[in-house]
Formats: sequence, C-alpha cells, structure tokens
Amino acid sequence: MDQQVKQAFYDRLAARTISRRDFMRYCGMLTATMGLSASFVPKVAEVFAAPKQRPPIVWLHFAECTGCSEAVLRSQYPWIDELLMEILSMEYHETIMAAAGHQAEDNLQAAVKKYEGQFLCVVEGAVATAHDGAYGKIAGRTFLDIANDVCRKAGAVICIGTCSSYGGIQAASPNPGGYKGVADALGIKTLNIPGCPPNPVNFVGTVVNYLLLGRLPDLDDKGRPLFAYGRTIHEQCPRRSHYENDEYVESFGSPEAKMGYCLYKMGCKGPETYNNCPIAKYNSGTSWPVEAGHPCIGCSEPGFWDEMGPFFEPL
Ligand code: FSX
Ligand code: SF4
Ligand code: F3S
Repeated sequence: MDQQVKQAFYDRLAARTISRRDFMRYCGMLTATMGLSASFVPKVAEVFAAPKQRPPIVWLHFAECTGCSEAVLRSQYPWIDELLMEILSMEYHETIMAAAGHQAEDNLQAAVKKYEGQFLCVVEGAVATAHDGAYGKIAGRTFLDIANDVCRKAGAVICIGTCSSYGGIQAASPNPGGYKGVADALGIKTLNIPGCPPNPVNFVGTVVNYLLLGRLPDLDDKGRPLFAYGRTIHEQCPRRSHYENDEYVESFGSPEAKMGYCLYKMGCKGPETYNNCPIAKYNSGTSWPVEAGHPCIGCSEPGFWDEMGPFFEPL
C-alpha cells in the first residue's frame, strides 16, 4: 500500500477522533460479518485506506420511504462522504446530489452512457407495474421505463431494502399500483439486501466483497448474500435461552419484559426471518428491535407486509 495514501487516510481518521485501533476493530467486525477469516482483515483495511478502483454507481429511487438511504447515511465507517467520494464513484443519487431538474436527468443519461455494462446500479424502492407503470413517475417517465432502461445497462443490480428487493409496503394487498421488486418487475436477477431498512453493514460488506474479491458475494435462493442472511434471527438471538426454558413476555411493560424474556408470544417472527440483526445491530452496533424489547416483524422477508401479520400475534 502506498505509505503516503495510507498515512493521509489515518490522518483523516484522527481528525475525526477515530484511532487506528478503532478502525481495525471495525475492519475485524466487517470481515467477520462477511464470513471471511481473520487473515483478510488487513486486506479489508486496505480497501478503505487505499482503494484501487472506484466503481461507478447509479443509485435509483422508486416507491419507498428513503429509509434505506437514511440508514446508509448513518454508516459509521466508512463515513458516507468517504464511501461516496473515495471508495465508490457516485454518479447519480437524487437524495444527495447537488443537481436538480433537467441537469439531474442529464447526469443520469450521461453516466449510463459512459459506464454502460460496468456501473453498479443500486435500486431503492419498488416499481409500479400496473397500468403501464402509471402509479410512479420521475420527470415524466415511469419507474418501469427508467428501470428497464438503466438496470438492463448495468454490470450488476443491487437492490437495497425490502421494497426494491420484493415490493415492500406499497405492494401490500390489494396493491392497486402493481408494485413489485426489481427482479420480478423486469424478469432479471438482482442481488438483494432486504430489511426495512436494511443494515448499512450488509451493503458495505457487499461492496467490499466486490472490491476485494472482484465478484459479488454468494446468494441464497431469494438473492440475499449468505454472509448476512444465511441464518435466522432466532438462531442468533440472545433471548434464545428464555425461549428454550418457556420464559415468555406476555405483555409489554411486565416484569418478564423487563427481564428480557423471549418475545415469541408478543408476535416475534425471528424463527422465520433470515438476517444478521442480533450480530450486526443498528446505529453502529447500538441495538436492534428485539434488544429494544420489540418483536421482530420479519422486515427482510419477501411478503412480510402481508404474510407476517398480525405483527403482535404469535407465528
Ligand atoms: Fe423500503 Fe427504503 Fe423500508 Fe423505507 O427506501 S425497505 S420503505 S425503510 O427506505 O425502500
Ligand atoms: Fe426467537 Fe424472537 Fe424469542 Fe429471540 S425473541 S428467541 S428471535 S422468538
Ligand atoms: Fe427487521 Fe426483524 Fe431485524 S424486524 S430489523 S429483521 S430484527
């Protein structure tokens, strides 16, 4: 690694009061999350400290709440500015770009043309498919038309969030707009990072896997990276011993709730939900739904909005 580049990176960390040790701890956590052995930690650190290539990204927004972008904006390491400016080359992202109106649309067209076949297309939000896509438009074009045009020209499509992965809340019955995930709407294969919102660590891990190994990670049959979605919440849950001992919370605010008993009877969908929330946690490892005392609602599963309900009734 170029020593000057490396030193400049550590100086930037120091300016944010982050020690080299904290950074290496983060790289260790990310490496473990990605399912790689500890010998990869220095290589993961190198991806951040001295990125060799900056893959062009076109980030599309369709029907959603923008919580996925909000989650990524709270990515601790790398900070979002580093992720966008130094590790990735963000060519188009409506929420954070300075351009507006025609200028923004021109940027999109220019980026797709310049990087055709190479760019990573990150999609947030579902695509309206009923009535020729009439239920969702940007600058006079339907989501369906934009997705058809841009996603088919990408090197790979990464769906961030349950909406772009599988349809999400707007696809809830009776779904008059015919909202679907990108793979379903276009009949293509996508890499899906579901969760409403997803954990930014799983997005960063996917990107680092791509930069480090030159390929996207292995996926399950629902298009999710196995490193993050290979096991159920229930398998990894710290309340699991209470489940085994039949120790359940039966009302919020009860002594059992305060003792951290199992939330199964309060509707927890952890036994049927594949995600790494208990290990990765949210907001830089602060907490996750079950730790905060709320049952898992299965937010990373296809169809959770209809199939996991009622949210507070047991499976
Ligand atoms: Fe969906 Fe993302 Fe839920 Fe929201 O944009 S996964 S509604 S948290 O934010 O797409
Ligand atoms: Fe399983 Fe949910 Fe109970 Fe945890 S709280 S042990 S995920 S049922
Ligand atoms: Fe979602 Fe359940 Fe995790 S609700 S955030 S998958 S604990």
